[in-house]
Amino acid sequence: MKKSSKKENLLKTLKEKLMSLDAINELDKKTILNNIIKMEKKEVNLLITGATGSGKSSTINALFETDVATVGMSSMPETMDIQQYTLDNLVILDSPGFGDGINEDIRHAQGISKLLNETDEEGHCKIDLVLVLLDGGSRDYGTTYRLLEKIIIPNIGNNDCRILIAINQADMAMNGKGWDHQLNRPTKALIEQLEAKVKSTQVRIKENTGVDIEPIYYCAGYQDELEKQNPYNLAKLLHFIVQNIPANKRYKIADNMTTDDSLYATNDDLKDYTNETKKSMAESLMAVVSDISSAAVDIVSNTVVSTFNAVVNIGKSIASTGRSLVSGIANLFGL
Ligand SMILES: Nc1nc2c(ncn2[C@@H]2O[C@H](COP(=O)(O)OP(=O)(O)OP(=O)(O)O)[C@@H](O)[C@H]2O)c(=O)[nH]1
Ligand SMILES: [Mg+2]
Repeated sequence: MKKSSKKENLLKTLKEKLMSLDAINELDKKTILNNIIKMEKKEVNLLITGATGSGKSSTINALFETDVATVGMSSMPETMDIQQYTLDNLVILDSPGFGDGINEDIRHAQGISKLLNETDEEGHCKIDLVLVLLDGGSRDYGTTYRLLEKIIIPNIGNNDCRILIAINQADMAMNGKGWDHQLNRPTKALIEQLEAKVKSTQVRIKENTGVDIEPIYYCAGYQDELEKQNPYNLAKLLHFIVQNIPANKRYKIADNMTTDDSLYATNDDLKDYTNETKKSMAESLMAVVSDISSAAVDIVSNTVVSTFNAVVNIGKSIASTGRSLVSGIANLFGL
């Protein structure tokens, strides 16, 4: 797939911009620098898991500026042990596929429970979000349900890690039928089938665990010697990921997300997902204004928005003023 050259680091660029502004006094600059140092230390950890061939590696490659996740072409499980990709302060853990043998599954499950019980120095779960993938082309989710119900949900317990379930390969839910290749989206009959899958998955998990999670469906897309299919609902998936990680870390995804607009082009039309995602990322970047004098809030927050728009140049620019984004997070940062 695509890959562009390394992007600018958002926080670093913002630091340089703010430090060079004459309109901000030295005391406020010192506060901003302290805020940025705290922000730089934070890490986002995503764990992606699911059955063999569900598309974990394809999803990582579609969402993030990395080509390191190996995509399988045969039924051999490609990802043999938990692989870790560290991209600045974003860590992606690509777990091996489940369903290839009892012993392997037990070993992988142990690896996952260990990870889910790790905490950071503030006592928060080290993993911010577990993304569980289901293969839209499959009818048998027994292995993944067991993984969710026996390993993931019990190990997460009441801690602050979140779970997101996503049905990949939406194009294959009716054996390849019902996909409009021209428009790269499902036809009405396929949408009905996918919505039924979403509902039955939600009901099953609720009945077995009491946990209510509404899955989403998407396509990571694929490319082989013969053809290429762009992703579908990738912007929606990214939106759900960003909304489910702690608010003060959301902007960190911006440095590593794919910047190829064509990969985000087709989604359901329920929301402008890219714009919503960008807004919540910019909002989370407003932590830089914490504790500065009220006279400086406007200039600093507007600089955050303009820097964000310049560095994260996919989709439309954010039109909001800095001040409105700051008030959106007032409770969060105690402003
Ligand atoms: N049709 C279709 N194929 C897809 C899609 N996403 C992934 N694939 C294909 O599914 C196969 C498996 O994808 P991988 O990304 O290797 O799956 P994985 O979950 O990482 O597999 P393991 O690492 O072996 O557990 C590959 O041939 C992909 O090209 C999709 O949205 N639609
Ligand atoms: Mg893989």
